Amino acid sequence: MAKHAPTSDIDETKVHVTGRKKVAVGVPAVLHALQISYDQMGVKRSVETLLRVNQKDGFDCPGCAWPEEDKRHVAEFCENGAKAVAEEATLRRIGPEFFAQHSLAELGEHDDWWLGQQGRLTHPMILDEGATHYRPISWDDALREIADTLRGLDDPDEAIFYTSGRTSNEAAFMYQLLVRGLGTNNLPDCSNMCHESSGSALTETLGIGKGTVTIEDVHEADLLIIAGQNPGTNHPRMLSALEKAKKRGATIIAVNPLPEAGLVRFENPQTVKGVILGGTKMADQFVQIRLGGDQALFQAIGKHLLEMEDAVGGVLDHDFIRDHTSGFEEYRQAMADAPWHDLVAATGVPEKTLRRVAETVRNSPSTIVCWAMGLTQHKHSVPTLRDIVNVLLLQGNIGRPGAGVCPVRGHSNVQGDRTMGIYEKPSEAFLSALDAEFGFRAPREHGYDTVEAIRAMRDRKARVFMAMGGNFVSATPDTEVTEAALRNLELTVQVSTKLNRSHVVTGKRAIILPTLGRTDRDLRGGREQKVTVEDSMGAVHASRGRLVPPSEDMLSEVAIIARLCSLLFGSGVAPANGGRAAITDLEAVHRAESERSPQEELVHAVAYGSRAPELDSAVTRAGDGSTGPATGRPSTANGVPHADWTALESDYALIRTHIANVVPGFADYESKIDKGRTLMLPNGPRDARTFATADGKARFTVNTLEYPFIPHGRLILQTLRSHDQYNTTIYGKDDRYRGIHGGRRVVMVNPKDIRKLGFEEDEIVDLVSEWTGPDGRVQERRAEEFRIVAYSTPRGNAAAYYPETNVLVPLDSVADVSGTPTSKSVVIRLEHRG
Ligand SMILES: Nc1nc2c(c(=O)[nH]1)N[C@H]1C(S)=C(S)[C@@H](COP(=O)(O)OP(=O)(O)OC[C@H]3O[C@@H](n4cnc5c(=O)[nH]c(N)nc54)[C@H](O)[C@@H]3O)O[C@H]1N2
Ligand SMILES: Nc1nc2c(c(=O)[nH]1)N[C@H]1C(S)=C(S)[C@@H](COP(=O)(O)OP(=O)(O)OC[C@H]3O[C@@H](n4cnc5c(=O)[nH]c(N)nc54)[C@H](O)[C@@H]3O)O[C@H]1N2
Ligand SMILES: [Mo]
Repeated sequence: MAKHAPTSDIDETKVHVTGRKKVAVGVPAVLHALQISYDQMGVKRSVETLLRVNQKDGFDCPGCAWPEEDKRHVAEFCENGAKAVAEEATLRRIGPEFFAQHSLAELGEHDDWWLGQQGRLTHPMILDEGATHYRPISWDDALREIADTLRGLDDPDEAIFYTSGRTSNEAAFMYQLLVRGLGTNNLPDCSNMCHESSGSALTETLGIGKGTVTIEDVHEADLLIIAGQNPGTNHPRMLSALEKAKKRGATIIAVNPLPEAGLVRFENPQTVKGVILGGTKMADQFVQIRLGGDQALFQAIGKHLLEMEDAVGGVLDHDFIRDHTSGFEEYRQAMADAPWHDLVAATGVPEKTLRRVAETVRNSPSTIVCWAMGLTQHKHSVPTLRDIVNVLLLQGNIGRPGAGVCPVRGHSNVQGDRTMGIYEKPSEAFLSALDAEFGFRAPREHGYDTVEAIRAMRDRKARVFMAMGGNFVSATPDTEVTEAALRNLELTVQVSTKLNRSHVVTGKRAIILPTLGRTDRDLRGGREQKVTVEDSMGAVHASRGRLVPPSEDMLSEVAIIARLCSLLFGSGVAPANGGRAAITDLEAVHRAESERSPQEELVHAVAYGSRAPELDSAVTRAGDGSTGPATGRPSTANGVPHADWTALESDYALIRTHIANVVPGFADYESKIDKGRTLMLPNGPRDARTFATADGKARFTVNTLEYPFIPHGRLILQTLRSHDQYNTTIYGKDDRYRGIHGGRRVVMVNPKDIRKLGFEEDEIVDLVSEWTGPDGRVQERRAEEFRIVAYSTPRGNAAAYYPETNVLVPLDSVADVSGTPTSKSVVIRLEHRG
């Protein structure tokens, strides 16, 4: 296969099913990754690129947020990381000719796989009102159009600014500043659909919205419980860490409705033993739990531990409970009252098995619980995670080696984006630090999260939507409602690397701003810039791309935001700082451009392209002509942030200085990340058993048991990832470990349910979701033409891929407290096709 994009979409009639794989990774995975890389990048670029993944002088893998180990292998990447890299480092390009050839209507007929396979975006494009095609636009005009529209709003809350979790710390920090400078906290992000439930539960109980373990803790744990996570596909490098723990004698318990390959057995391609001897048996115990049964499982463990304490003693860490926790007596009483038959019904697991799992926990000197989307995307996710914390607190498993909570993050910098202030409900401490640093007053009123943002667009309370990465239309629930909501808007803006459905479902006007990805060299101000990211365990490190960007006409995310800030807030040098004169807005750049000599013209072109030596001449002269801040922004009542936007654009270290002044834990930022070093962010529970909760203690909580009710003749559907996708980016059509090949419109159902419900294996059916709305009426949503695949899943539980099934997830079906869409528990029925 050559480096050509596909010309047609997936032919779903070609789907076929083979045996489920019992082993993850191994040599076939490596070969598969290399094949995809060669197709997209050719051999030379593949080798050059892949050898830089996660190296100390290289770039952070855009795949997942699992941390790197300190001692790196030559090839510190996994099959799916390699696919993520190939997707970005592809040699395919789509510029103005592509958009001239394909109308919006035609692009709308294609699926996300086809759209993504076309190549990297290279040029800013605009869709004028009523136009059938996008047309090219200059950067200046595009940014001015955005700034003018934002200025024209009656209220800054009419604008919504989404972030996906790949955005670097530097870009994220600048982006939230732009948004707060405008006067709104409307900063929904992918985290709202992802680990928001973890953040909510952990902040309440432990006083920090993050995990409390390091990679060394994972290696040192005696027991690792892995619940609601499929690391073989979604965090393959985690398997190496688990293997290491196992070699040191750790026990692993996998809790999942599906027997996922990586959890069963793992072949490490980096060790001879892994390849020759068939790898490591991963899970010592596999608990095939019902969807949504995890709260009951952890209540059962807690109950058993308390019973054993009464019976034989020596189970609880009394000192820890006395010194560091509150609410123990209430929890003990609630667990004493919890009936076993409820716990068994909710989990679908016999009491004997539940007790066996609990015994393993009892006998473990140090325990870590890891989880991902299987635990965060249910209505009762927050209480479920609180009950996990309860179990860990009983044995003092927080804040000592080899123990703690480990929410395994998704996007490679989703955690860092939050640290940088991408949050619709920012803390007062963060906002006042921001105010002081930039000489303005940030808005205090909370903004919209992702679901609230869709409601606001649907109800015409919002007029502008901008996305820093991601694929909002395909990633969010209730696809039809969301698409209609976006079409209500005046302007939609997407800062993206690749084409996706969010460029096709637009407001009346739409702008695409192509941007650099992790693998691209980022030259600003004549210097090669690096950015920083934070992994799942609070470790911050630098990332530096090395590839020549897809076109000369590209700006980094940081540069795009800095220029918008400049247009909106003008020359922002705070008088108190007496900083150097700065460029005020793009008009000034424009004036400078028209005065440039051919020599300067060349320098400028190079600077904004790929190999820039010097940008400063144009900038400085433009700065000379500058006047005060721009006027007419939506709300000037609280002033605008002051900063030297041009300087920030051309030296990201200056952004890091601002970050260090605003966000705790970043002192000596620059030197701590120098030469591949890592800055560990402070973590109270982990480092010192201090808990920033309401009462300063780690909190036991009492949570009423909940689990999904399966109505007669119905199934609970979880929507999950195949092995060949990165969220809405579809790499290919195979789910190799699950033995499903050549198509994605499949629904996995227990063979007994297939028969009982009156269907046949391989039958093509419609999936119809049923949801009782606030008015008491049952709403139906339909996804057509799915093939039934017999699969090992508990009775009453089904599974199908996201995003094809997002159309079934009701917008109002969200988790309590966190507001996360309930993507892992959708009530459906199967319907024969007429
Ligand atoms: N290759 C690749 N890597 C990725 C991604 C990707 O799409 N592709 N996405 C990234 C992102 S953003 C994220 S958030 C992570 C997602 O990583 P995961 O959370 O592993 O992703 P899902 O495919 O949603 O898998 C959910 C897992 O939980 C199980 N599960 C579902 N419901 C329940 C339940 O009620 N209880 C229990 N115990 N288990 C349940 C499912 O069977 C499945 O194994 O991966 C990140 N890494
Ligand atoms: N039904 C269902 N829905 C779900 C989930 C589920 O399990 N089930 N999972 C949820 C989860 S966990 C998440 S995190 C969300 C994901 O939601 P998003 O983060 O919004 O979606 P992605 O598919 O990761 O976004 C991919 C797009 O990001 C752009 N991109 C890639 N790299 C870069 C970059 O470096 N810079 C910029 N500017 N753009 C870039 C590309 O244009 C690409 O098309 O989906 C959620 N939706
Ligand atoms: Mo995620």
